[in-house]
Amino acid sequence: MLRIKLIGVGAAGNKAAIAAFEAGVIAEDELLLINSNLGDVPEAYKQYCIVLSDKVKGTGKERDIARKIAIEYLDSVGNNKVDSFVDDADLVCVVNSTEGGTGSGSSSVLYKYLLNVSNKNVMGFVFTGFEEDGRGLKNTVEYFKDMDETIALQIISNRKFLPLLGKNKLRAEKMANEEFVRRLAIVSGREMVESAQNIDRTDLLKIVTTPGYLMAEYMELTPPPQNMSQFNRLLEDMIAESKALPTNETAKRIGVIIDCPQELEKALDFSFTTLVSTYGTPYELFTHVQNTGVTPGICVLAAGMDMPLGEVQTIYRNFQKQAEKVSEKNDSFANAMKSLLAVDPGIGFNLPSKDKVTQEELLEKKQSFFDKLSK
Ligand SMILES: Nc1nc2c(ncn2[C@@H]2O[C@H](COP(=O)(O)OP(=O)(O)OP(=O)(O)O)[C@@H](O)[C@H]2O)c(=O)[nH]1
Ligand SMILES: [Mg+2]
Repeated sequence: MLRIKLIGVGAAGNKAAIAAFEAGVIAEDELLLINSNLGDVPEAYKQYCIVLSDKVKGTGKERDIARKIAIEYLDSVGNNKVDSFVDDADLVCVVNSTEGGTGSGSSSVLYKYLLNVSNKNVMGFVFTGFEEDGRGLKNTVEYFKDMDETIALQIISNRKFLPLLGKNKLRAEKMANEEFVRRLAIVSGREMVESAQNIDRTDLLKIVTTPGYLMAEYMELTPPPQNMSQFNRLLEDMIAESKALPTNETAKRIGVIIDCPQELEKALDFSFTTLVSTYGTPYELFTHVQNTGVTPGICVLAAGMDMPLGEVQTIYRNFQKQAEKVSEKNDSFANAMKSLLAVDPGIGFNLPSKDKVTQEELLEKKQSFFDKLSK
C-alpha cells in the first residue's frame, strides 16, 4: 500500500477529502484541508484546515486572488504546515473543483510547490463541475492552462452524474465525491492483496506517478462472464459509464486489478482487447489477479495519457458563447488558450527519483522557487 497524503482545497475539495477520511480510505494524519475561509468547513474538521489568508475572506470565484494568497501562504517562513504534512508521503493527492476560485487557483500553485520544493510525486483530482455558468467555465479553462503537466491528473465530471439524477445537483456532487473516494482507494493499493500474479508496490507507484492524464475505472463482474466476449462487453459498459472526460488512445502504462474466483479466470481476456482499443497500446501492462471472496470486479488504471484537450476546447467554446451573451471580451485569454493547445507534455518512461530533501535543501529550493515565481 502506498503512503498517501491528501490535501482537499476549496469547498468541493474539503468535502471530498472529508468523505475519503470518513470512508476510512485515509487516516487522520493523512488529511489536510486548505481554504480561503473556514465558513465551508464543518465544525469537527476545522482543526484540519489551513486558512490561506487572514485578510482575504473568500475569493469571489477569482482564481488570481487564490493564486496570490496560496503563494503568500507557502512563502510565509515558519507558518507553512504543508512541508511537514507531506514529508513522509509516497504520493501527495490534491483534490478540488475547477470552477470555483480557491480550489482552482491555489491547486495550480500547490502542484508546482509540491513538485519543485517538496520534491514529491503529485496526483491532482479535479471535479469539472456542471459546465453551466460563464465564470465556472472560464475558471476550468484557466485551470487547465495553468496546470503543471508533470503531475498525474484525474478528472471527475459532476455533469456526468446528472442524467441519472434529473436536476439534483447536490446529489450529483455527493456521488462525484464517492467516485473520488473509490478512485483514491484504487490508487492507494489498499484493495490489493498479495497473490500469484502481482502488481507490487513499485509497479503501482510507477503507474500512478506517470505524468499526464490518468483514468481509473472499476466494474463489478456481474453477472459473472462465461466467456471472453461477455468479459469484453462488461468492459465496454464500464468505459461507457465513465465519469472522467474522454481522451485519445495514448496510455503509457496500464494496470489491471481483477478480483475473482478461480473458475472465472477462463473467461478473462488477458490481452485486454477492449482496454487497449480504448486507452491505446501501453508501453507497460501490469496485471494483478486475486481472489478475496468479495463480489468479482475489475479496476483499471490507464496512465500517462494526453490531457482531454478536445473536452477542454468544448468547455472553452461554451465559455465563449456565454461570454458573448454577457458581452465580455477577453482577447488575451483567447491568446492564452492557443498556447495551451501547443503544450508538449514531454512524458518520460522512467520512474523519477524522489529522494527525501534535507532541511537545507528545502530552504534552498523554496528560495529559488519563489524567486522564479516573482519574476
Ligand atoms: N464533486 C463535488 N463538487 C462540488 C462540491 N461542492 C461544490 N462543488 C462544485 O464546485 C464548484 C464550485 O467550486 P467550490 O469548490 O465551491 O469553490 P472554492 O474552491 O471553494 O472557491 P471559491 O470560489 O473561492 O469559494 C461547482 O462546480 C460545484 O458544482 C462537492 O462536494 N463535490
Ligand atoms: Mg469556497
